[in-house]
Amino acid sequence: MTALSAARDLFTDLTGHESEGTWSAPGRVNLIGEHTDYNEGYVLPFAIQQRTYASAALRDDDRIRVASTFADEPVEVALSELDRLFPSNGDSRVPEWSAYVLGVAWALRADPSTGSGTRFRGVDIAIASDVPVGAGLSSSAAIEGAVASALNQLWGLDLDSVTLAQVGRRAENEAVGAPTGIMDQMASMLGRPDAATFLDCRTLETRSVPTGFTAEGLEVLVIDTQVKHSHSTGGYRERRAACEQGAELLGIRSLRDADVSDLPRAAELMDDVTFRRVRHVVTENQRVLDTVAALAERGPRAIGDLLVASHASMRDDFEISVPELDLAVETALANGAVGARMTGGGFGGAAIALIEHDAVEAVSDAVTRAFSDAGFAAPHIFTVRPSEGPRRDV
Ligand code: GAF
Repeated sequence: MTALSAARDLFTDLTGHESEGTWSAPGRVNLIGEHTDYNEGYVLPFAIQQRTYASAALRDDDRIRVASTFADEPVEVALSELDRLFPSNGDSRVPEWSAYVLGVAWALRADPSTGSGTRFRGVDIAIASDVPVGAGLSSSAAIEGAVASALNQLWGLDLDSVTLAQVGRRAENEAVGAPTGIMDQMASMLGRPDAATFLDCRTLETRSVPTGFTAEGLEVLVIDTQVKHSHSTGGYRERRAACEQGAELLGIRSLRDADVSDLPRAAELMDDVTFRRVRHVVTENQRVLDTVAALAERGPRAIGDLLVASHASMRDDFEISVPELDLAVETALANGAVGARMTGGGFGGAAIALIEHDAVEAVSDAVTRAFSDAGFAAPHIFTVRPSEGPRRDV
């Protein structure tokens, strides 16, 4: 059964009637630019074809009820209770999965642009997804994007994509309690077929960057290591704090304001660990700019070394890789990949490899064999392509 049908069926099971509509939003792969978003830097993600679906309909009262195929029980609260539930720094007394949905409803009601005259009626929502959870492909931004799109229409709000992305991020930061940046929500909301989204995370200016993958006979292979991660826990928060400390020591607002010429001074001002965190962000910002230029001037085969350098920086300087991700990257490269790197926040999740169309099977087999030889759990391997952002499916 498709995730679209699963969401529609779940809605009918929940309510006894059909939904008013089904809205969906994609997960994302980040081509390059990791842990740069909350440093007001640059990122280059693209939306993927795997999506989360929200079937929904208004109710006659003020209650919001949400169900999901990955939870046993629906969750129901009054809309007026949301202000009491959130923001709560992650200690929200509702199951975490439902905080992504309820948090979007809360953030939409709280957004200044929704105006005091809006009547927020109760709503039933059923969620299903084919974005793997915990794989670093932003299943959370896909839920937020699908729910934000559904409520935007059902509540007649008419908010634009960037505002909806900001609503999703607020839900994630303040309702779920994960201190993430804006990249994932923007990547999901602004997805375009055959293009990545170059985003300046300070100004929120975006530019669609054609990848040329298909035309050049290339595929992006995702190697989901099955090592699960979460951004509401320690490592992500610690990296973020180290970046803030580095910026403070350099006397700048954020690491966006530093470039490679500042690194010798940074080395003198801070301890070795903080310096290496800073060096990752500063060099990664430059790699994003170089990737955008290389794609435009020389095509996708020219970005391989930048992807490889990005992975090395995350492994050695930012220290967010795990042995499974390193093995996935090394094996893909040893089997002819143009480039490869871990993608997303790290501490598990997925790697991507840019490979020839004809090499999908050989690289997949080689990685699966290498994982088995190393005693790791079997990886989940599939191809992704740059895809469209949110839409109404039914
Ligand atoms: C996660 C976060 F949600 C993003 O905001 C970003 O920081 C990313 O990790 C690392 O680049 O996906």
